[in-house]
Amino acid sequence: MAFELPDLPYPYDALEPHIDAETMRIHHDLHHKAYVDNANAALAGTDWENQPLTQVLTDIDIMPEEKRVAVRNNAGGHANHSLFWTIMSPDGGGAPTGEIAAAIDDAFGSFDDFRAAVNDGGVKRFGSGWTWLVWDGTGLSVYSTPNQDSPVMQGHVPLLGIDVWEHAYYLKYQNKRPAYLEAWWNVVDWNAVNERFEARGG
Ligand code: MN3
Repeated sequence: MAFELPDLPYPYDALEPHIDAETMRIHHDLHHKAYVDNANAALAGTDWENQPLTQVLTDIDIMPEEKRVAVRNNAGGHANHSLFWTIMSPDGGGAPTGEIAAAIDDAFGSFDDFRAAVNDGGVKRFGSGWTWLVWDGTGLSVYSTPNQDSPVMQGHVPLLGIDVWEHAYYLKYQNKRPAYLEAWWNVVDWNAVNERFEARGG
């Protein structure tokens, strides 16, 4: 079954004023859709065309060489954006809740230290990429990835990820990526992040 573009779980303007409606429309309807379409085109006719997204992402190194770049970029982009929409909410923001709150304090010292680490990863990512909170199999970890690389590609479970491609923020924030990252925490959906943490497995 080919991948499909998931609906946004809220209207385009739901995350205003932190993320503007026009950015959300272009980001979801055009950018994410392109990742879906290009991933499907790259996988068509291969052994992976009906495989789950997680399997596709973990098998890139054993795919035909001429498929790897397109799958990495586009299946990665589909995975990352599918997560991104669901960990934001118009009712978001504030401090973490649930089990993830204590886990963040244990791993990073405090919520403020954790948030600073995530923002630092995003600010220092040169060019395009993502900054992440992941479950790495033994604990929580913060790092950034280039392009559309997904933590799933290295066997990690992404819990929270912030898109730092310019298409995610340029209309409202122009070159001020740090301001976008600061504002992003007003829309983080801790219920969704905590649900991912509780379901992390391993
Ligand atoms: Mn994006």
